Amino acid sequence: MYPNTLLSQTEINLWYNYNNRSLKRIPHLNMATYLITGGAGFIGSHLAERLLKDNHEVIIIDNLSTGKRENLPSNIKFYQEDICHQSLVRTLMRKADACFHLAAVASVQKCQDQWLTSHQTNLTGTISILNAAKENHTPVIYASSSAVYGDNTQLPLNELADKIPLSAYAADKLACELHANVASQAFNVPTIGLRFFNVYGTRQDPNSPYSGVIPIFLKNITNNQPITIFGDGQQSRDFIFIDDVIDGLLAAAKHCNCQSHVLNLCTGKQSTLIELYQMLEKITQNKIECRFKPARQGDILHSCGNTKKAKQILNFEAKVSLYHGLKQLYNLHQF
Ligand code: NAD
Ligand code: UD2
Repeated sequence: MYPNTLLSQTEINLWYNYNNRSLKRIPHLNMATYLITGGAGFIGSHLAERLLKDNHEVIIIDNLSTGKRENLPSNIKFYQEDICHQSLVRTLMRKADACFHLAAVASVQKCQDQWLTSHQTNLTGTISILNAAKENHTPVIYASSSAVYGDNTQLPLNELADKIPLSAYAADKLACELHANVASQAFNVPTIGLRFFNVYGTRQDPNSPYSGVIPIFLKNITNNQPITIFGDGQQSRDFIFIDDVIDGLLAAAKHCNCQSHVLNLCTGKQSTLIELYQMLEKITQNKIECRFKPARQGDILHSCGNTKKAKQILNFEAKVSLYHGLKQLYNLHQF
């Protein structure tokens, strides 16, 4: 729609300013500017890499608490700062067509150990981002987690299934979803929350006490060390490869327009730890020594997401099977 010719020049200028601004808000333009919080971390650095490859401009804010500067190209616009630094966040948000909010204390155990400080990042930090997004109604695509479902056994978990947060981390992620909804309803900030299931890929730190099972297994295998399975190995997870997660994030940016949505980002397929172990033996073509230890306290037995809503809203479907993702990872030898 073009401006009515009966409008004054000032009104026409205002109209163009307004519409150019809203055009700038469409994040799938050929060359958009994206703000990534937590962009030096595992998922964020892969996202930055893909956006740069697609000729977008990327701005990163990350306090490097777990992220690494070397995960990113040296010439990227990088701010080593906390997401709670509101004046900086507001300045950066003004430059962005959309924001991917991934910064968090991502370890469940660390959040239990450091309840108050992790809450400051995981919830207050998210509100800091949403509050900054209010000014220009900047779309925000943010990371939630399958942890919000807790030990819900109604598999595959659809988005309406009961949320049973069993940790400080999960409670904060669920609260992020509630605040994102407020941002949308009350302040017209388009938001999409993605409940990531168990993500794996390069740049996952295998050395932290909070590492996930896949980087730990791959590290041990590379160093000819035995692997340990906690419990009988029949517990299962919905493991999703990093490339699929990046596709999901980009699809979310494309569809992040007016409403607020929360979606699973998963494969819809369950694999047991025993299956994971067998796949790794097949890929490495080696016998891997495996020890069994008692199950971890509070370990969830099974987790698997329903993929329907992500398919419906984002036209997203994970493409990489666990076997092929692991094979790719093993061949790259960087975990
Ligand atoms: P990560 O630890 O590699 O990345 C998080 C990044 O946030 C790090 O670079 C860290 O330095 C940064 N950060 C932390 N606190 C910050 C703060 N206060 N200010 C600025 N930067 C800060 O973790 P990841 O696996 O890449 O996770 C990304 C997001 O996805 C997180 O929100 C996490 O909760 C969520 N998630 C991940 C998984 C998974 O399997 N990896 C599963 C579910 C949800
Ligand atoms: C993951 C996340 C957690 C949270 C949760 C959401 C990590 C490290 N944990 O927990 O933060 O998002 O998903 O539901 O990303 N295991 C072994 N041997 C090992 C290590 C692990 O048997 O050496 C088992 C472990 O007991 C569990 C399974 O492998 O049954 C997966 O463990 P995980 O820590 O990779 O992931 P999860 O789902 O427990």
